[in-house]
Amino acid sequence: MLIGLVGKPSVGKSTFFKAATLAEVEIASYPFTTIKANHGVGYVKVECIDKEFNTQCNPSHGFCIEHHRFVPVELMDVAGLVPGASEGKGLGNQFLDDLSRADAFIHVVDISGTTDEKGELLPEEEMRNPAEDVKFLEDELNKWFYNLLLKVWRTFSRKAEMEKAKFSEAVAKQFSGLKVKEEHVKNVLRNLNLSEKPSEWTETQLMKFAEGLRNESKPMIIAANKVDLPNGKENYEKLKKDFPELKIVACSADSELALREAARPKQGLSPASSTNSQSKANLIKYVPGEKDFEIVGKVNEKQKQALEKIKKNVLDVFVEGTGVQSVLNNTVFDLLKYIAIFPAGANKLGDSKGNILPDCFLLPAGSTALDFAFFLHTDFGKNFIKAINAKTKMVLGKDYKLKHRDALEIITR
Ligand SMILES: Nc1nc2c(ncn2[C@@H]2O[C@H](COP(=O)(O)OP(=O)(O)OP(=O)(O)O)[C@@H](O)[C@H]2O)c(=O)[nH]1
Ligand SMILES: [Mg+2]
Repeated sequence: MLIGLVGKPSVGKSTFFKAATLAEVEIASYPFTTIKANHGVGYVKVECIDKEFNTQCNPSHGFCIEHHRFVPVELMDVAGLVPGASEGKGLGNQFLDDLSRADAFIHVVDISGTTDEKGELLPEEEMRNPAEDVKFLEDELNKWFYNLLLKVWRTFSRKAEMEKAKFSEAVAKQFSGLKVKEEHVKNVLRNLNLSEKPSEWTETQLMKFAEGLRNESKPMIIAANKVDLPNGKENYEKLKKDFPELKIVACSADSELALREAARPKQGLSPASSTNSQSKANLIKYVPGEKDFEIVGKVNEKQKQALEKIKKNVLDVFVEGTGVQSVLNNTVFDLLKYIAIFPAGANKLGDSKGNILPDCFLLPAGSTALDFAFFLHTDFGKNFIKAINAKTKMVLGKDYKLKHRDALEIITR
């Protein structure tokens, strides 16, 4: 699973990325700070099941703080996108290619309205309506898909008709590089009333089809960033009214970055490499996504004021704290509909080295016990006999539909 951060220049994509991954990336107030895409690992937050077993887990990937398990997901931060990018404006097509592999997008919007469509700071008396950014970005992404479709459509549609191949299968195959799946095509066709002969579709119809495919294969959530600035809250409330169909989360990537850096373990150890990070915390104790923190280290007056400002202007104001964690969780669990599954012995939670519940995997909702066995190892799938629910000790058949936070042992021949 790969999540891409998109948006016009200077909205805070790299700040969001750095807050989520703690990777060293460049952040600056001028447009096109990022040129080459950044790849890194962020985390979704899951209530760890170790608490139910009265124990403390030892994750082999990610980390666990106070029974909040942080499970890795791949993130990508790209160059800013300007109107006309699909025609090559700004950094144009080259970086659109970077986005092909993404399964979902986080659209970072400057909700303070202080930057123009190119990411340049506006004069103080002017304000941009963030709704414009939501519209133009969707538009560019849709046009990007449309142009890719248009390039091959004549040949492709005729060939598909002649070979009487299953149309949705053929489209998925042709655009697999964009992560288009057969299911996506079927969903789009169901919603649009298009003729049976794709070669006869009008330009408008093909555009509608492209839009649908973009929407299905790259669903999008909005991170209404810079909500800490004046007008942030007001613009955020307005944007939600303008786009009731979109998931929009109030966000202050800058605040999250400050908190995570203040909570960062000493000696530059990232939480990922420490299972008990809060005991080594530098200045504050902060669990990402929570609405509070505790000062535990020696902070100077300036740091204290900065932290108090974050508490007063962001954490106390917005239900989802700084929003960064909420955006990631929403993307994975609501938009992409994944669930978290723990492999666990029915009688033993540790692996051969004694690590308790070392793994937690993200699987698509609807996955079965057998899917999970195959996910772990082909041999587990092939030799599947049954699964055991480690929490209830109940025996589960191959068709058992997994639930979020299930813990399973797979029994094989
Ligand atoms: N007030 C405030 N400023 C922010 C926030 N997030 C980012 N910024 C600032 O916005 C500016 C741009 O941030 P970047 O993260 O470099 O933006 P970007 O979207 O990656 O920009 P490009 O790489 O140029 O496309 C920097 O000065 C950040 O410090 C936020 O939540 N609040
Ligand atoms: Mg950047």
